[in-house]
Amino acid sequence: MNKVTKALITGVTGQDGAYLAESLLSKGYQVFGMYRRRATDPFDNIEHIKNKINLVSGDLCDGHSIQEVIEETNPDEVYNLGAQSFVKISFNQPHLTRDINFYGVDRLLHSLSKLKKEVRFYQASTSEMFGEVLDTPQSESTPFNPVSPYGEAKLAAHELIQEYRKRGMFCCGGILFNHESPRRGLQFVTRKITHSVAKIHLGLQEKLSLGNLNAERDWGHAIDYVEAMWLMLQQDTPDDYVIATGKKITVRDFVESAFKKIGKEIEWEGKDLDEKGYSDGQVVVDVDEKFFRPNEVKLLLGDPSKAKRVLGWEPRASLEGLVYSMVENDLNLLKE
Ligand code: NAP
Ligand code: F7E
Repeated sequence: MNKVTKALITGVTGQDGAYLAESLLSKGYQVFGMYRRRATDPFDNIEHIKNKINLVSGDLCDGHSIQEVIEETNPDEVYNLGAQSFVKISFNQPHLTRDINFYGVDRLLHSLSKLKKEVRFYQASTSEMFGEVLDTPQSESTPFNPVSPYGEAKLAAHELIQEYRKRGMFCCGGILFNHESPRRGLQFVTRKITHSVAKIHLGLQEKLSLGNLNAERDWGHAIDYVEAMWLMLQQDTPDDYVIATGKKITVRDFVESAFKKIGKEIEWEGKDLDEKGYSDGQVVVDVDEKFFRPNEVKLLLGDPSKAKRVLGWEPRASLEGLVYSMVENDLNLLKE
């Protein structure tokens, strides 16, 4: 009889954790999902699969709980998706960000190294590690130059998994570019846009206020990206991979695409903080200084050719399909 593979996912309540749990369950895995205690119910994204996952309580800031989770679950594969993942707040909470995003990885790897078996480890690294880049598109050989506490902590964790790899542990770093979905948190710009556009359509909000409309990102769909995480751990040797679509648009383009879904065309007037987006003579988008960051990554565009060549991975979702599904989902949620 084939042994059932046991996977532990930290950050199971987040966007990627929920999609990865679904995907691993469909592949016949026994899935353990680590969640941290919260005052309110944190299970929105996994309500539909909650009884199929073994939920275990733990916090990446607490080495004792990590040790217990590892001993209790005795996993074959670990996907470390837990993180303080919002770049902007990392400027206000740099210590907490480093504790979760770097020391949390350190605690996990330390506990895993005590297990008397080979464990495969996936680390959620990020394009934010590239930071202020000169080379475009960015690949596995592009130098890192992070400009946020989030990017710095993730880079330290990325270097740590490379150290453990040298010591013989099977560790992979997925350098994932921005990926979105209807399950994306409301603070991130894509979901903020689609949720506001849905509200504007239903007459629940007048306008959407944003920060840097000129930022360029390589946006993919989270469902495609969690498949890449799994593929990395199925290879003969551990390695790092850039996961991206290879296409970029601006925040302004994303706004236009979301409004198109509700039949509105946006005309832009003004510059910088005075820029406004009009539809039928009404201001539906403006710029607010409070949504800018102390330091900004202006452009991120990935080169996923290694992932294609080695993993056979390619993004399937179109950007238009992604935007439309997010607006559609928000319209349905707001109508409930
Ligand atoms: P997300 O939706 O913000 O989910 C983050 C998860 O981490 C949540 O389940 C959160 O729990 C958990 N978490 C936060 N602090 C924790 C702690 N101290 N101990 C244990 N768990 C904790 O993020 P995501 O978009 O799914 O991203 C998954 C991972 O990929 C993150 O590490 C992120 O930094 C990285 N990443 C994301 C992207 C992207 O574009 N989405 C790109 C590159 C890398 P709560 O529900 O309790 O908050
Ligand atoms: O910002 C600009 C903002 O917060 C995208 C995380 O998953 O991807 C994500 O980080 C861009 C930035 O994501 C608003 O300045 C303009 O240039 O959606 P975001 P992010 O910072 O790129 C990376 C790869 C990760 O690893 C992270 O975990 O949009 N922007 N106006 C805005 N951003 C927000 N949030 N809100 C605005 O009003």
